[in-house]
Amino acid sequence: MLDFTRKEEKHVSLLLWQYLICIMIVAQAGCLHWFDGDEQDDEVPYELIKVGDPVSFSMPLPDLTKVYREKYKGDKLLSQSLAYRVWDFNKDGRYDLVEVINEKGDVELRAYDLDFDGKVDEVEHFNQ
Ligand SMILES: [Ca+2]
Repeated sequence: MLDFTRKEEKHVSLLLWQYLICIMIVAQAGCLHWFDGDEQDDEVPYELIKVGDPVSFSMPLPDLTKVYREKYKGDKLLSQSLAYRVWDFNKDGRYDLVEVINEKGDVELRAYDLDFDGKVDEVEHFNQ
């Protein structure tokens, strides 16, 4: 067992308090750093739809525009995949067929404007 004098006890006590204060400062700094790092991890991923340039073919082939879904976290692009293919059969600038593409690349739905009035006339669903 250690045997301290009154003066030594006071000195040890003071050293312990200094040591505890140092630990608290370091712990607080560590927590602040941890919260800063955690904020970046808490960025919510989001999706943007990006319309590609239309590709025009000579008649009788329809014009095609591809539409992509892009997933981001912050400014970082995580992935890009085809979301829609839209076709203009009579080349009037209005889409006559829209294909909805799922994330696996399969067509989920086709919506047709058969009489070119800009309204959907028929919808075809595909079960995957
Ligand atoms: Ca059209």
